[in-house]
Amino acid sequence: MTATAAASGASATERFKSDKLADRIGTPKERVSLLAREVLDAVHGTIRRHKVTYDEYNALKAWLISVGEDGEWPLFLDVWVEHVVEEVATEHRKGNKGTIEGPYYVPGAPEQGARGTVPMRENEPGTPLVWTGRVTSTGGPALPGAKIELWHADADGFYSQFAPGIPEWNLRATFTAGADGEFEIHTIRPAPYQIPTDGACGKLIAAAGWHAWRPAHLHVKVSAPGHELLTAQLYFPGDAHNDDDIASAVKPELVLSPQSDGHGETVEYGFALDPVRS
Ligand code: MBD
Ligand code: FE
Repeated sequence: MTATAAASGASATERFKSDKLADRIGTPKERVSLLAREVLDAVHGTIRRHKVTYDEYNALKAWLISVGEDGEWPLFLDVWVEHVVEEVATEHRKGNKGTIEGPYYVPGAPEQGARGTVPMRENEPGTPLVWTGRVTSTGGPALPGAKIELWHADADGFYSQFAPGIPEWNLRATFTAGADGEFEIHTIRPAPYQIPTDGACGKLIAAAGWHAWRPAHLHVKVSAPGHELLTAQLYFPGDAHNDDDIASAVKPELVLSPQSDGHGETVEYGFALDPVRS
């Protein structure tokens, strides 16, 4: 089986519906009207400024239909919109920078304690990476028991549960910080990632002459009672796409400084979490 946009899109759409569509959020009518009006005004402005034709309007309509058919609304939104939502949601924070979640998080990955190896196949390709760090509160105290959920692509750029033929929890794990907030994670270095090019998002990229690449990245969610959930991604220095990530999700504070130790790499990176606002 080969990975297809439609298959990973369908999985991402199902995942989103089961995890994130739990309840109605009750946004007041006035706010719905304001937001919808402004988005439509922006579209109208673009049509007038550039004299968009009926052919272009129909091409857009066909393309929007295909985004849904390919299950690529999660991909489209997380690549081109989420980064601004994240920016607004976290601008008050004093602790660790975060970034977008993206479409491939799955809750409930296997628990590994404070020190352990992420589930992987025998002979999982890729450079071994040993990552140590501590989780603290922004005020300084350690947060023992903090959860670090990690998920990332393999050396071919594929995510388990979204590409075929990969064990269910491959390269996905949950760690629990020790008595001093410490953790030690053994994994492999992920590859740069190209978003699927054979679906609707790929068609837009090709038609616009863009590229489909994200730099190699590790996804994390770090949580502790009384603290704001941190969703972040960590990057590797020198990656060709750190400066032009298609998802606009790289921040300088999120670039690691790994050391090569002959057979693999080691890196230190910890997290300071903001207490919840009262
Ligand atoms: C990814 O792996 C990702 O992290 C994002 C944000 C979008 C597409 C694929
Ligand atoms: Fe990713």
